[in-house]
Amino acid sequence: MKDFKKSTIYQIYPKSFYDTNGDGIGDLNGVIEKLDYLKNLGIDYIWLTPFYPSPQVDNGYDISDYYNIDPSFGTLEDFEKLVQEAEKRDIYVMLDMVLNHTSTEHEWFKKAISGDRKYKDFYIFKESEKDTPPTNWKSKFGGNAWEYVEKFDEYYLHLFDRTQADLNWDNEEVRNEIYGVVNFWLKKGVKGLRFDVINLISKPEKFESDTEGDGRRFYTDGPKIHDYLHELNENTYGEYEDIVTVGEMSSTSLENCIRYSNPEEKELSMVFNFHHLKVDYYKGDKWTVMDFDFMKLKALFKTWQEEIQNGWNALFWCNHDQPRIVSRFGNDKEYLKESAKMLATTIHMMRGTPYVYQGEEIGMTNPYFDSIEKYRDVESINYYNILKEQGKSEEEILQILKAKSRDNSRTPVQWDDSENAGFTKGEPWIPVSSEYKRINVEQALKDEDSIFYHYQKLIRLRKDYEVISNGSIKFILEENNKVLSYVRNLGDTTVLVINNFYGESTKVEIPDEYANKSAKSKILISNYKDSSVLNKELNLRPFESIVYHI
Ligand code: TEU
Ligand code: CA
Repeated sequence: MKDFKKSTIYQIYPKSFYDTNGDGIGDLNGVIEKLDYLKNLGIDYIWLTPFYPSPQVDNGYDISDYYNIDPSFGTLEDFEKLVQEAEKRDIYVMLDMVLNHTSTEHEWFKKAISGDRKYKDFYIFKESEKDTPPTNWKSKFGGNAWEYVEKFDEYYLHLFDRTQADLNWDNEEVRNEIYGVVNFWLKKGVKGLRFDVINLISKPEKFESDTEGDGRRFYTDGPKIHDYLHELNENTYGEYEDIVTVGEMSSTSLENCIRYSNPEEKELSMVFNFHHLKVDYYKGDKWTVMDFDFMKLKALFKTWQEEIQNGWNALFWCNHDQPRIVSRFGNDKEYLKESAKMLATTIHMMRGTPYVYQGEEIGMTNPYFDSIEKYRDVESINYYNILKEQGKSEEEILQILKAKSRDNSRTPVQWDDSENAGFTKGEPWIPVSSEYKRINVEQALKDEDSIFYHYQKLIRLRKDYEVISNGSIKFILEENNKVLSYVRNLGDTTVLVINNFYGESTKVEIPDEYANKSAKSKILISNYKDSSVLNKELNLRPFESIVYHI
């Protein structure tokens, strides 16, 4: 049995991982072929984003059948083989459960739309006059969150695309169906579950317009959310000893996250929250370009790390919805290696379970697409049109997408420097980044100083040092506007982590209680070959990152 506190989870976006049959779409066999590579990295679980049958409007987050595999990714047999092959390498499979909504192509929704009352109650239909939606809530992908159905003179709720209809969790039959889905996959040997936007499933009793915002305050961490998660636990994974679960929590609060992940509550093992990834949203608006607010980032980490004591955080910079971190908070030109390693160290030494998103371990960057034709993501294309309507110029919009589009992380994994970066023998479904000759796996494996080996070492350290997996955490140097630093402690072992977040050198004063112990300290990991021993005063070079074991 694996201890999730010592584990690292690797996220695979199958569509862009590795294509084995030349159709330009990555597939489950592609994952099987690369398991040895993942084993070498040292990860414990692979989280696969949805591969179920789907019209792919939202790349699989619009599921039309919970019990099968979309033919573009393979078959159930391929999946079973993947679970077995992974386990041979001591890697477990974590699946993505999208239970807040289904595709409108799902049989349940089709029955609902045909007028079957049982299934209509699987979704959230509300009466309202044509042209006046029941509430003013906004869809996360732009526009109103309600879609009108002429036949009923009613609207259904969709917090995401209009082809992703929200399920009615207040209906017990829906909850029972969902337990069936989760148990089906658990019986196939799955050992991890990632629950998509799970804190949005409990809608309010009364549906009212939001005079202050986009409606999220009414359904985020909603009224019955803890009951539903507890019930889900009891009826599915709670019956097993060794299942790790993570909830994706949209716009959540610390208080709720402590409860979601406190073992005594029997809800989830851990939570994803996104506050630290909104520090480059100008006035809270994602669709803007702004330098990240470093002091805000520090403050958020401090709060979420120090105060979640009875709970457990997922640690991450990247996923399939986020731009590449080295392009975002690092420097993907002159300091690619240094900044990618520094950013990795920053979160891997924290308290929580680290997640590595495919390509992050080799320092993949944003692709900087220069035309809208290269984008595929429904959210990006919607916002392209919305920003156009707002009067923004083509150039300005492209600048925003280059920084913020979800497609930044969805370009194919760069395996080598051959055509299409070795991802496919066909035409890739989305263009490969032009950086593939400089940044690719083959190259990374040959270079002993590569970002890959830095990640490998970080993953190993978490297993080898109890203080990293189980120690307490305290942030220091809070006023410093260049350096993020914290201390881990367990018994008489202390680990001091120091990260320069900028491309210039900077001096930092180490508090006496640590500096005084420099004689017995050693460096666990750093991103320069000749990083200094621990001193009262340290001169940090651009993006320098040092971890001292004291
Ligand atoms: O994402 C939830 C979500 O709200 C965001 O990540 C969203 O994509 C972004 O903030 C919009 O700016 C999850 C999945 O990870 C995402 O891929 C899906 O599109 C979404 O749920 C719907 O299932
Ligand atoms: Ca394929």
